[in-house]
Amino acid sequence: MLIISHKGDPDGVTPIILSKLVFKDFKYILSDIDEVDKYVMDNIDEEIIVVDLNINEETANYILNNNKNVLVFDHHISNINMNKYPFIKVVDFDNIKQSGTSLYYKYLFENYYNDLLDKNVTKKLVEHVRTMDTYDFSITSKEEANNIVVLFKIYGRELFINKFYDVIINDKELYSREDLNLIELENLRIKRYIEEKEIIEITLDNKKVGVVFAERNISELGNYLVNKYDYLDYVILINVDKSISYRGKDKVDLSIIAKKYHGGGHFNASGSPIPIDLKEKIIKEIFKDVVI
Ligand SMILES: [Mn+2]
Repeated sequence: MLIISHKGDPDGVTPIILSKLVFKDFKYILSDIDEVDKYVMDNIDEEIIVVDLNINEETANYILNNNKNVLVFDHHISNINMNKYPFIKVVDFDNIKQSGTSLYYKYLFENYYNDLLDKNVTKKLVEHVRTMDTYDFSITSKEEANNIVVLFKIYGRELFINKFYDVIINDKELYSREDLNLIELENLRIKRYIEEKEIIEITLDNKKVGVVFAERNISELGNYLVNKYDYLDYVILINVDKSISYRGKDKVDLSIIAKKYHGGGHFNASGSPIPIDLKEKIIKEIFKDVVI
């Protein structure tokens, strides 16, 4: 048995914890979106479950034509056409908004029921992960569910898995006293960080734009700046190592702006890649005699 799930967030990593509650013997791979097909084809003779990710049509047709044992649980609406394959379930909404973790939990509960899955703390974990992945705050408040995201950032993938497996197995509270202290400290650290960021105001395409350099907490920082500097048309956050993010509040279609710079996204939140030679240009600008 091989579980392939998304490495990026709690919704992709929690399925590994749930698998540990059910299966004695399994391997897992935490994967990026573009690596799934390779991992599936490399292990195609095994029993494979893919969660919070999807495969492409070529892989799906191979599985179909060769009767391979693969199951996919996905909730990304852009993959909804993959439901034509009997072994792929893409469910965005089913009584409530669904996430990868909540869909997989439902599958395990119905097919591999045990007392560990039925524990309140397991259900609470799944619910907090679902809440933060779908932004559906109808059952649990953002303030409460956000703890899971903060702890994921603090612990990292492997420690996160071990920690919450231990919580479930040993009947502990979902969040310990120490966790809540850590979360409070981390939230203060983020608050201090975003409040101290210096914004540079520029004019771009006749719009008033604020620019900051930032390499972490991009969504919190973007949200804060857009509200604080509400006279600006939008804000650009540059992570020199990674990408450029655009954040706004209903004034400018940022998906168009990002597209102009080879990216894309949504109206109020979009992104584009960092130009390949940017770092070299910066180094050469500072150190005039440099040879790279
Ligand atoms: Mn997800």
